[in-house]
Amino acid sequence: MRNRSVRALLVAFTAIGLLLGSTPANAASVSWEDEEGDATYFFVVPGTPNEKAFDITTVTLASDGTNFTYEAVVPEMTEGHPSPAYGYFFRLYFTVAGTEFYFRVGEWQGGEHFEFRGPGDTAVECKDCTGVIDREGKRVVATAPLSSLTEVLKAGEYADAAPGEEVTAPEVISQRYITATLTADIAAAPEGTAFTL
Ligand SMILES: [Ca+2]
Repeated sequence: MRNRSVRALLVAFTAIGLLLGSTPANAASVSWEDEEGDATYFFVVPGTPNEKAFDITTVTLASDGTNFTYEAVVPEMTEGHPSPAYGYFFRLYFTVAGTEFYFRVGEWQGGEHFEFRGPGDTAVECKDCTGVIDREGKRVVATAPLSSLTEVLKAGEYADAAPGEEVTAPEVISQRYITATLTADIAAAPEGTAFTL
């Protein structure tokens, strides 16, 4: 177990939504903080200087009843991809209906890169799903319509629908690719973190 300072906030907006009358009753989010200054050039070599461009500090997952949004804050994100690197990735993992999926967001072969990936580390069709590095906002953001997740889950015979399914084990990893994929930071949610889509 990595020794890191984490803080989980489970925020149910149901009551607020009812009060405001504008938020769906099933809207919810979960957020946690990852240690600042713990990203490394070679993840397996502790004590190397912090790689600020890869340092994830806050992660938030949210559902508004229509869309699933997954955000990782990287306060020192650079304008271009960090050097040296041929590729630059953030992997935003989550488990739903007992199956792990992830958004892969970054730069690859000189261009922006986004894929939604599932079991076997293969790309999965996810209609209108998006993933971007928001350099101005210093964050990585991925979104998936719940209707698209429903199609993904039904196609894999994992679940009948995304709404109502529990998301567990979220974890964001930042990586550079040189001639191997080197993990720089791991922002894992505190054990037991979960929320309902
Ligand atoms: Ca970090």
